Order: sequence, then structure tokens, then C-alpha cells
Amino acid sequence: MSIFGAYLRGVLRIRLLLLLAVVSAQCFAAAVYTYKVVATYPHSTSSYTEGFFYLNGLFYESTGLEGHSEVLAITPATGKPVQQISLAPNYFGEGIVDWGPNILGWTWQTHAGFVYDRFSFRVVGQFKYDGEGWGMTRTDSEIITSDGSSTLRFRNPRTFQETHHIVVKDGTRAVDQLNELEMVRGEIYANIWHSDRIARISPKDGRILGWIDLSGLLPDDQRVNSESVLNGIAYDAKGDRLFVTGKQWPKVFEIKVLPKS
Ligand code: DDQ
Ligand code: CA
Repeated sequence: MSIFGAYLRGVLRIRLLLLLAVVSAQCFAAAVYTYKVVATYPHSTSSYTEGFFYLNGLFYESTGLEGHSEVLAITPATGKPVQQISLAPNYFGEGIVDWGPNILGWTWQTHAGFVYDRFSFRVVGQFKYDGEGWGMTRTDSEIITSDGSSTLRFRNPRTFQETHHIVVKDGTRAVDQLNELEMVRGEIYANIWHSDRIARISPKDGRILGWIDLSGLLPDDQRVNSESVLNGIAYDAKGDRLFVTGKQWPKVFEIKVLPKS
């Protein structure tokens, strides 16, 4: 065979390998979804959102930053709190979750968790844990927590002890910076800190089933600074309504998730 023929065969082989690499990456990386805004609600631009859920007609929100951390119950239509409690100024508030008549809430780097009465907003208990506190959500029987790594921990709601954990991956790539969480139709939705994307995660094995790309939802000129990021997912299971907001964002958005066309 001529030198030219060998050269052509080499080029073809490289092209084929490249094509295979691109095709397999597309097969194994999760699909990307987009969104449509169906309603908006007011949100306080002083709320540095770290925890967010919906229950029986109210938003429950926890906010961070030392000296500004609160847990609030909010009327969606007005954005005004109907209940609130401030954390001591040494605490940076993080995720919250409802459990029976209580709300559990924790703090970023101070290993302090609190049990609130959901109706009076009084502190009725405290707990400790190792590592950082970031997001919280729940299944019917367990609490799920994030800590900024790619690991999500399942915990006994009464002892807060870990029962098992999963590592979140997109194909073979571990994805970290998992922040605010929400259980939505059997999937764990997770904000990725400093990103406009929400990961849709299988609670069974941590596999990322899809990404929701929320870029453009709140334009940069409506964000107070570079920390004013998407964080906060709430779900009304009865009404099948999905709400998202961010740190010091002026609005909560009710969105529908759509395939990217
Ligand atoms: N966490 O939400 C990722 C867990 C913690 C965020 C901490 C960000 C502190 C930045 C302070 C900036 C003050 C404007
Ligand atoms: Ca949430």
C-alpha cells in the first residue's frame, strides 16, 4: 500500500475514534431540560435563601449570613411572613425540612441543628452533627442532606444519624457543590452552588437523570452581587407546582420543566 493510503487509513481511524467519543459522551451524560415561567410571587431581597419548601399553602424559608439568619413561614401571594424566628448571631442558617409538627433546621459550619415547633416557631430541641450543613429535604421515612460535596446522606429523622448515602454522578463524573434540595415526583432536585442548573437525581443510586437549565430566569442586573445565586426549590405535591428562587432574589418563580427543543 502507498504511504498516502496508510496516511488516509490513519486519519479515518482517528476520525472514527473521535466520533465514538462524542456519541458515547452524549449517550451517557444526562439530558438537559429548559423551563417556562407560569407565575411569579414576591420574595424579599434581604432573604439570603438557604432552605425552602412548600406546605399547606405556605412557603417555609430559612436564610443565612451570620446576624441575618431566620426561619420564616411566608404567604406566597404577598411574600410577607406570618411566623418567623431569628437564629443567634453566631449562626449561619442552612437547610430546613418539615417533620410531623416540627421543622428541623441546621447551620453551615457550627454543627448546631434546631427543632422548631412548626406552628409556634419555638425551639423545642437541638441536635449536633459532623461536617458542614447545606441543604435538606425528605422522603416519607428519611431526611436527605447535602454538605457541598457530591454525597447526599439519608438520615433517621429522630436521631439524625446517617442510614446510608449516595454519590451524585453525571455519567462517570462526580458532581459536587450540591446545595438546596427538594424531593419532586420521586427524584431529588438539587441546586448546584454558583450555577443556574438544577440536577435531577435518582435517590436509588445518585445518577443524574437530567439537568434543568434555568439560565435567563433572573437577569444579572437584578442580582445584588455574585453570591446572589439560584438556591431554593419548593414543591407543592398536591397541586404539582414547582417553585424556585435565589439568594436575595426579588421573586419566587413557579415553573414548568420542558424538554429542550
Ligand atoms: N453555602 O450556602 C454554600 C453553604 C454557604 C454560602 C456562604 C457564602 C458566604 C458569602 C458571603 C458573602 C457576603 C455578601
Ligand atoms: Ca427545598
